[in-house]
Amino acid sequence: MRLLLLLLVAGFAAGCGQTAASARARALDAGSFWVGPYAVRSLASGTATPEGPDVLWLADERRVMQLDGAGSAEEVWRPPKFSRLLRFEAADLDEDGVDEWVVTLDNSRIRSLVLRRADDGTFEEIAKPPGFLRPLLGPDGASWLVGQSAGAERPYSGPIKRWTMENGGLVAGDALELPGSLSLHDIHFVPQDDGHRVFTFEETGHLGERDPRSPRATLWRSDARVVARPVVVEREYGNLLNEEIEDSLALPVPTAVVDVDGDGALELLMVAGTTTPVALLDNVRVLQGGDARVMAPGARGLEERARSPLLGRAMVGVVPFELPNGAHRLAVAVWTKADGGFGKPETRVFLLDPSTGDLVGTEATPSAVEVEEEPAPAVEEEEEPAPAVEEEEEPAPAVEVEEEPAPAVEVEEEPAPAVEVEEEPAPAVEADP
Ligand SMILES: [Ca+2]
Ligand SMILES: [Ca+2]
Repeated sequence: MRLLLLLLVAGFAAGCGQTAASARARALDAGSFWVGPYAVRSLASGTATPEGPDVLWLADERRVMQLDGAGSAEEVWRPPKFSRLLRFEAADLDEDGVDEWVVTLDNSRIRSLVLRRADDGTFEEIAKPPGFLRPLLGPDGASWLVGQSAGAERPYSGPIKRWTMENGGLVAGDALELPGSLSLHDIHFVPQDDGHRVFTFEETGHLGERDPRSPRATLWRSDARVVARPVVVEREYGNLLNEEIEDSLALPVPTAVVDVDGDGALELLMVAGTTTPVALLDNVRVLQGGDARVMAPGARGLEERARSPLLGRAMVGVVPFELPNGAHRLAVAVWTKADGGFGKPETRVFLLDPSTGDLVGTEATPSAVEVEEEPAPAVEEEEEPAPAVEEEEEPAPAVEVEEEPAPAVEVEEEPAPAVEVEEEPAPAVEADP
């Protein structure tokens, strides 16, 4: 609500000369929780210390940054030399109250690490089986770690297996009964009282629901192709014949299965939309279609409950995030600049209302919000120059100087006395008697 007001204010102030788009951009500026010169490709939330507050982790190709509830970030980890970070997720896999990291690296071959934060603040590697790992909410409601091999000829190969942490290492369990066309990034379990449901990102671009007893059978498919795989990583690798192969790996934003609105029922928090390329940087592309969507399991399939208003922006992550004041938000990471030529890239984190999807102002940046709303006093200052008008009336005395030449006229009246001399000849008449 606060941001909507801001947006209206910004639009009003912009007047006729600016477009609505720039007004929206200014509103977004005022509302961003964090901004940094990085091409962030993963966003995760969780706890870094026992009983600790929620933090956000942002990862680009070379680093992981930790962002606190006040919006300040510090770099906390770098991947080993000569490897680049493709994907970052976090989950409490051993239920000790602190999140483990699941980091996927590319070092000519793809490999995921599980990292645990030690008491001294460093990170120790728990294990590194080949291929992909990712955490997800299991069908039983626990945090699961699942793995899948990376193929020589295609990104994913073989069945998806559950891995468990045992004696400081990872042990592979049985393969999940899922169709081979699905990758571990495409499945979502929603546990329920009487079992669980399986939702999928289908290869066709549709959202799907599978029959949990027979996952090859599709129960539902969305009307539109809305599955987004916005982070596309360009990579080179050697195949079985030792040929250099150029390939791309399109990764969906990790879907969180959480009770987003606190009503006791689980929702799926995902990024979904169209997929037109809009941003390119080095060897990673981010595709358009970044809408954060809160999807709720319906009678059949998924129903949209809320959606972010950031249509057309390149969104690379959406996670639940609790602020220090207890407010529940959705945090989203959006590429706002992707120019890799001269300027630096830029990623912003915005906070959304989980019930409506609307952007909300942040307690972390109150000054930015107040500055936009305060321009009213400036009008009063403009009214004060009124006393200057009185000063302009003072030059009046200069006019009196022009009236003085009048006395010169009196000099012309003096010749009159010459008339009296003509009356004297009268006494000459009295001399004749
Ligand atoms: Ca843990
Ligand atoms: Ca809910």
